[in-house]
Amino acid sequence: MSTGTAGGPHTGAVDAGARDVGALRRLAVATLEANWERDHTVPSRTLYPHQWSWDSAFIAIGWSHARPERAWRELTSLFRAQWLDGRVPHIVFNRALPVGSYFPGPEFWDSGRADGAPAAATSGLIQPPVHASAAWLAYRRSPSEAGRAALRRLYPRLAAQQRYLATRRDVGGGGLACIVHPWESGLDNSPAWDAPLAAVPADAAVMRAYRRHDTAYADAAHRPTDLDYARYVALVAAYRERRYRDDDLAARHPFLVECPLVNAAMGAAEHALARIAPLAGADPGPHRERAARITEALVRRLYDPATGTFQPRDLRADRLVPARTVLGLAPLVLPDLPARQVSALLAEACSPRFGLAARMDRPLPSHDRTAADFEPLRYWRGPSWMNVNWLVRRGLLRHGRPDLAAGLRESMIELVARSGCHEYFHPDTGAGLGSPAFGWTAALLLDVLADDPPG
Ligand code: 2M8
Repeated sequence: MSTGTAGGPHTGAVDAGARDVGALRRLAVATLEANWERDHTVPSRTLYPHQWSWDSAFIAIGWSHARPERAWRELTSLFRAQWLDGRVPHIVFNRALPVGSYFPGPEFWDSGRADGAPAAATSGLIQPPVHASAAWLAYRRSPSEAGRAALRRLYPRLAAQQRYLATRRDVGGGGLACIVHPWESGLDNSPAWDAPLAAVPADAAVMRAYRRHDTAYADAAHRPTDLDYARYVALVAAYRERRYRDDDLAARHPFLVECPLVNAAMGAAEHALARIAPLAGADPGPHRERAARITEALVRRLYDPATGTFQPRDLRADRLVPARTVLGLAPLVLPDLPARQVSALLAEACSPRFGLAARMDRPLPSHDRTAADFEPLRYWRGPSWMNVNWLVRRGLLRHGRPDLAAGLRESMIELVARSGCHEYFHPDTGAGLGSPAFGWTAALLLDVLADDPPG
């Protein structure tokens, strides 16, 4: 497999037999340093050389353990590209890079023609709003006057991000935000999107007109197919044609789905904003109320008592998507998730589908291991990812399961100790896949090594 490399010794794994926490920390910090670019950290020098939204949030948590001022620069640069309507774009392009450094690049998105777009070239999509939670964690990890000032400046922007999602994206009218593209979920290629995506008309042959960048740096057999990409491109084109306006999504847009992870992140963000608000001289009360409403809406609209897990709601087909993916476990991050759903999700996580245990030798996969369409090598269709495991681990700590959280932590550290800071990992062997020097893997490793209590 040709994965490309950022070069340097930091891409190497640490001998797992004699695990050396200092060496692991150095590996993680060196990976972040190598990916640092002026005011942000790229997820990967080769595959993803621009700034990505939820990557920056996870990476800021990592920086708070190593160079806290960078955590604030990371989040500040991302929010500088926030749109007037409050949306935080999923990619902020670095214009200094040559054309063709990533597909689809800034010329394809053409954000400059949209009302309220920032001066920077960006995409028009969102990603899971994990930023308020990340900002709070970064501050709590490393409180300082500079951090407090950055948090105060970020607060109105974080609140605007929530408002955008809660209003313009509540297409279903039930109190949840919908996504208009699988890329908005962050779990781009998850089997959760197969059914709603199948309804999007597209022809793989359109990809002959474009040059994919991903398959030059990662094994094509691990990436989405050309037909998937044709659909991704068709969805962006449909949204771009309306200049990324949300007012007529229900009437025209072919992909409208309520995602459990995006909405769980949105609820957790309100809890974090309730903690941040007093530092910014604001009232935490409305955040707590909104958090409670989001949790209630999630349970009402996305929890399926028959399966005991959360599933995305396809608004076009008006039904829950049948695939049981790791997305369903994301609501564990909500501190106010009712006990019934907490125990159902624990049962789901500990089932052979995901294999969570107090002693486990491999972290959670991204998809149900027992499903016919489980693919251990194709991204988001089976492999293990640090960020999803990190989110579930935080949920386990929140809901009083330090035993299970410890099992997950061990398996996450072991993964990087054996294989290095890869983008994702084979869910059985732990072999590193995708980019070998990946930002959020390094960042979240630093966080689990520090083992702070949830807050
Ligand atoms: C992947 O997504 C991008 C599109 O946004 C891609 O495949 O080109 C996903 O894993 C996403 O969650 C992540 O934010 C991004 C950058 O790491 O890569």
